[in-house]
Amino acid sequence: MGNKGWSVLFGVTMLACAIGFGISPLMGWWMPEGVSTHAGAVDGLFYLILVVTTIAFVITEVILVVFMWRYAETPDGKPPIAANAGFPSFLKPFERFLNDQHKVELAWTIVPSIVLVVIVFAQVNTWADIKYATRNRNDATAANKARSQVAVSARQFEWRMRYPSVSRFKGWMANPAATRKDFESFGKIPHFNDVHVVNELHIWKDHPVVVHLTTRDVIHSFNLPNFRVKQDALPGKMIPVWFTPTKVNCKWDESRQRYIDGYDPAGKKEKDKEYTWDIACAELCGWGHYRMIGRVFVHKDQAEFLDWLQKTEAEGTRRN
Ligand SMILES: [Cu+2]
Repeated sequence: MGNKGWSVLFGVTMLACAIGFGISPLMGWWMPEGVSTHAGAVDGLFYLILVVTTIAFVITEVILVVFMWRYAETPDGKPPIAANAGFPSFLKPFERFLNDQHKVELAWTIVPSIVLVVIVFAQVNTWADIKYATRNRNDATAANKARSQVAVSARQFEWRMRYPSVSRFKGWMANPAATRKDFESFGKIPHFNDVHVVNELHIWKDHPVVVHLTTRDVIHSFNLPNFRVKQDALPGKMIPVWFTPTKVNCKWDESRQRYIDGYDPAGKKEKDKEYTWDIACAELCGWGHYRMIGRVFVHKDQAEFLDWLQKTEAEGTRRN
């Protein structure tokens, strides 16, 4: 065996990693189901890159292990193969190419470049949809009556949500043109009668929402894994984040007198883990980073959202 043991160790470790990776979706260790309109596109890009990196990973690791095995020093310290042995048989067909350093370097420069260019073009539209302000379909001029906006302010260690009052919200809907200035000022200018909630983001299905993201202290990252949303919150900046939820996960609970999440409209379970959608902080922001968890409540329609807003407004500031 001798020094060949290293190649075995490397080979077994890489194989174990690959198998572990391969079976993880079967064990449920995978991304949760996407519940926003752009989730499919984001996942598609993820899988594209996964396929490319898997191919590169397998090729490079196999070559590495084969070479470690073949060219390991023998136990008596002699080189494994005579200096003039030439190319091993399995590389013979590529001998001329591999002997030409210039061509080899061209190949390992051009091939990755092509792959990168393909990824660049593949992602451009998805990135624009998620990040370009011109693709934000939530402006006050649109005829779509999209009036869902929330100011989210991160702090150590919670998410503070600010919603418009019910009357203001209804004013935006009733007269978009006249209230446009007020609508657009919502993120920047808090009102005395805004509705404040901690760690609960309430939106409704099939409707774009804009989150005006700020932080009161350090950098946090607003991460909604189920919606494939992640955006850093930077001190001194207000960053808009928008997405459109495609599934409902909450309902009114008569006995508790409040809306509860983790609810699958088609299911029977009282609390369904797959329908519990976290707001996580994806930036290590201090000792309490781990407990900086909020929840997303997707109501079935605007009327139900308004009902929640109404109840919450009446109740005053409510905490989780
Ligand atoms: Cu944080």
